[in-house]
Amino acid sequence: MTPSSLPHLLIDAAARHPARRFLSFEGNAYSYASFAEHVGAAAAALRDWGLCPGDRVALYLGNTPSYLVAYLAALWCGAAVVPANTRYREAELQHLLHDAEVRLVVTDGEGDALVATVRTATPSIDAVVTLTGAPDEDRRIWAGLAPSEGDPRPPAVAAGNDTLALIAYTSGTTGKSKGAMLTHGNLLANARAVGRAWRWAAEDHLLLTLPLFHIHGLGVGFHGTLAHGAALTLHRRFDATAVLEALENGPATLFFGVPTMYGRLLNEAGERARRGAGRRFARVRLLVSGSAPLAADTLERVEHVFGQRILERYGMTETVMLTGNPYDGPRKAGTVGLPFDGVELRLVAVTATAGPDGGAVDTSGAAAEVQVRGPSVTSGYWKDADATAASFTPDGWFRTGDLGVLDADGYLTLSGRARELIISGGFNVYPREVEEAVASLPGVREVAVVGLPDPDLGERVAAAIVVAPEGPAVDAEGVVAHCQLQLAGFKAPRTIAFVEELPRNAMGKLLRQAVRDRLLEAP
Ligand code: MLC
Ligand code: AMP
Repeated sequence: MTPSSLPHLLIDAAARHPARRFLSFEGNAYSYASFAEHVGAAAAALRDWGLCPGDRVALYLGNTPSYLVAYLAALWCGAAVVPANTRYREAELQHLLHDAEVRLVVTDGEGDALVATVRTATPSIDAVVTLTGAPDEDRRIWAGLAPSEGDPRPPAVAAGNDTLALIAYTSGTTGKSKGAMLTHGNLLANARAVGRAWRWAAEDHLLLTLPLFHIHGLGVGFHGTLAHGAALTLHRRFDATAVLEALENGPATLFFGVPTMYGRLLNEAGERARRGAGRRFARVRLLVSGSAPLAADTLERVEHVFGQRILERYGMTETVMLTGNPYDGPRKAGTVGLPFDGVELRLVAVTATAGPDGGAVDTSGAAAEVQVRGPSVTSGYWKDADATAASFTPDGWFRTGDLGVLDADGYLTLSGRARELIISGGFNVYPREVEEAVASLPGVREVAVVGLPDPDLGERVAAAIVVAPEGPAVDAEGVVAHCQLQLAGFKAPRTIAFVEELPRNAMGKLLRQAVRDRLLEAP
């Protein structure tokens, strides 16, 4: 029978190939059978504790095997998982836990202090579990969760195709993030479609250094591995030296990254080349880039230096993966390729007033909004009927907010965004959220936040600030420090200009392009 949930994929693979290598992490290896055993034991503990189908479990911990055990164990019990960015500060984390009415938070030694702070203001939280990163050590922590000794046997999996698996928070235009709801069926359909397109097989080995709290690392990397009974080496974080070394000498056949990672690998390879070290990868057959636009120059340099042409694909938290360049066939620079199996895509003209907060909308050329339908598309946002209604057309297509054009071969090129989103190193930043943080600093009268081109991050956050003459003095360091207290560090402006006034049109609307031009001149 075809597995109908993510835990079923694990159980199925463990039954068929118990001894096969599943996961490697910092010198420890887990077979499918041993990993399934850890997950089953954690699921038993969660059941004894009282986790019920439909409950929400938040994961606020770094990339370790513990993350994956907690994830699958919560899903096993029929709970929905809410992944939280480990860079989130108090207000961002609090919003997620509160909005999703989370009952259980799983964290680690780096996250537990912040979770403890947030817990006092979040009455829905019944327990917090702090894991070590090592499933063997975690066993006693899971066992200690239940009030008395329960049945050590894992329960039956309480999830199927239509069960809610993820509430994945994604930055909202209003500044507060919204939870996109994805079922096991959504996630399985996408893992299978992507796997078919990329010829993912049990012999494959993925090197995964992307964060597990986003759909790129989790939905593409982890679910894809599980769905194909393949192997995974997990790193806590991306480090160019370690990744280059692993690709050159390790077992990886697949590597997925954001464009920033490829730029850093090129820099690192340059260093190594100067020291005379080799640059070819041992076993890699596929490099994939996504989450942000890949510069044609990066694509070409990677091909030149490493002998591999990156496959660029396009996706979104709400839809999982939508399009990709072909595995066989031309991988066209600057395009995001063709729809994956099951994805229907159409382009619909947008008007120049479609942008939120009056932002400039790129309607240059024949660009139109990308709208999609398919088996992996969200049914909507958690407890947010208005945002859900606004995201679908009356005839049921999901509005991505991305603008695109199709070429004669059907390849999609993304040509802009109908929303004021900044993508910095693959992380999304909404100007409004940063503007609210900057504006709350005494002495700031007005602020506008935009994205500027950046050689490392693709785009970087930049702010034009008007100070209040009567208020306390404000300087750039103070603004950054203030933002870092309130927001994840990647949202803090990296370029700041103090201006006399913000450029506005006759109607008083902010002219974001003029703000950009002004900031480009900033030192
Ligand atoms: C880190 N910093 C960033 C940043 N990442 N600043 C701006 N943009 C970023 N993306 C800052 C930190 O705040 C810190 O600043 C300093 O850089 C060093 O931090 P670090 O932790 O050492 O950073 P580093 O490891 O270098 O991180 C870079 C990175 C990371 C590229 C590895 O950003 C990353 O993992 N990006 C991937 C994001 C991702 O997975 N996106 C997928 C979304 S899903 P300071 O001042 O505090 O020192 C999606 C759908 C789809 O989009 O299609 O995939
Ligand atoms: P997120 O909300 O974090 O899931 O980010 C989704 C957004 O990332 C999409 O709506 C696109 O704007 C952007 N994105 C993803 N992949 C690509 C890509 N290959 N090129 C350009 N933008 C991309």
